[in-house]
Amino acid sequence: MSTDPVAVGGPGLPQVRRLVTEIPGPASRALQERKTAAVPTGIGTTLPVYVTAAGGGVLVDVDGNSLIDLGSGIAVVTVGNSAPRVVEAVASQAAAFTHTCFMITPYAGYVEVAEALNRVTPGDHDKRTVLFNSGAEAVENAVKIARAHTGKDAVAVFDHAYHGRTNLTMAMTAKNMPYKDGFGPFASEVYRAPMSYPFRDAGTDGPAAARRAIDVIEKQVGAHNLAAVVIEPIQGEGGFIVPAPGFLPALVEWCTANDVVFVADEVQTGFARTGAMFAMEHEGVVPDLIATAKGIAGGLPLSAVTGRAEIMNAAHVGGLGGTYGGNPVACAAALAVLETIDAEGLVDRARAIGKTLIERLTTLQQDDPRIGDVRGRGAMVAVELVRPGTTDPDPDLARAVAAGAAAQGVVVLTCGTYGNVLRLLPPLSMPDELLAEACDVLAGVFNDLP
Ligand code: PLZ
Repeated sequence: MSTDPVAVGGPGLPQVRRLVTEIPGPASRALQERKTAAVPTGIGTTLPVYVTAAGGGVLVDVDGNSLIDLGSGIAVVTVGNSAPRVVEAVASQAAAFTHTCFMITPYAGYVEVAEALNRVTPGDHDKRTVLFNSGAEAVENAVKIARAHTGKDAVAVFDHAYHGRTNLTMAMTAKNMPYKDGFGPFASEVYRAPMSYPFRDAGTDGPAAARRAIDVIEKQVGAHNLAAVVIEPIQGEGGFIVPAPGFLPALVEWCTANDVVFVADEVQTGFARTGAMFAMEHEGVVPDLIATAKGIAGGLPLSAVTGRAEIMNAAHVGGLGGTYGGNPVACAAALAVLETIDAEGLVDRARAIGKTLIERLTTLQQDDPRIGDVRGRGAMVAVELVRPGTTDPDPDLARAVAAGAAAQGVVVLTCGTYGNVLRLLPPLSMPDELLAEACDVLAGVFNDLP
């Protein structure tokens, strides 16, 4: 057992970028060697810096380096790492009881989270919520519920989509490497339609892109076979792709007219991230079902499917569940997250962070033809890198920028079907000065790269 003193994270950590070793430092490198000997190669490491504490806008590593976090553990610690309300709620729930299984002997926390999600998700219709552990599990269950409700099998998803790594969600995810290669056969009755991708799709407006997708679905699947359309309002892993205005509303309208359940995968976009509680709100879209996870519980594993009561109630008694779904500690964390978003005005904070990022990055873009596109909503912002004068993806540059930023103590993630997109997802607890400093570092990295 470790004899190290207990580390304390949260917003009280010194909010500074401070490098005391090279990145990764010797203690991190030693741990990475142990990782290689103990953990299979299938689990990759983006940045082998081993964390001991985190909060506000920083990650502190085992070598004592303090790095600026622009990733939030892939859009999870939206309210900040070890956010005070979350820490307190988790500690007191853990002290009371850690598990009973909601399907055996239930508890209030689960019901309270369901009530809260029914309230905060788009639409004021009668809703129900069921809880699970991961985003993939939520998406799988949304499909199960849609199939039970419609009596139909097929599911339509989109180019560049990411929905998870389980068998059904692998089938729904678009990109082969690293998510699917060698892991088939995949679940059947999953069909892929073209996405609206304004940067690579110039001249096709939202309604036209929706007609193109609907045409593929009608001709290749048939509405009478289709249980659900599942879509991320802003695609995450696929490249932070914001569809052209009108694309999502037209899809919903078609689904409603054709008895097809419209499922919003808001696993990455939900809970204030995009400057709205949910990204579908930017276009006034009310999904039939919404899958959420990640930002829902400040880092504890929790996910949910929320939706129209008549659809949600289609599954027979005992048809949905799982041992851990809606674990009491995770539920306590989720209630604390919702309270934090409210009390700290984090929806507005996400907009302010987004404004700063977009301003800084578009300024950078003006003098740098390698920056093909700057896009995003709220604190979910992407920079798509291309070979100058073309839209040809430049994944090497994306890797080099992320590596260059990491070497200077700024954690930046990449994404995209072509791996050429830098994605910025700072925790909303990020202080303004650190955000500005991170932008300065990024500008310097671009400047230094030939
Ligand atoms: N839907 C929109 O973004 C998870 C994946 C990281 P889980 N995205 C991060 C990786 O490489 O595994 C995600 C998502 C959207 C579903 C999921 C799946 O959520 O909690 O990872 O299962």
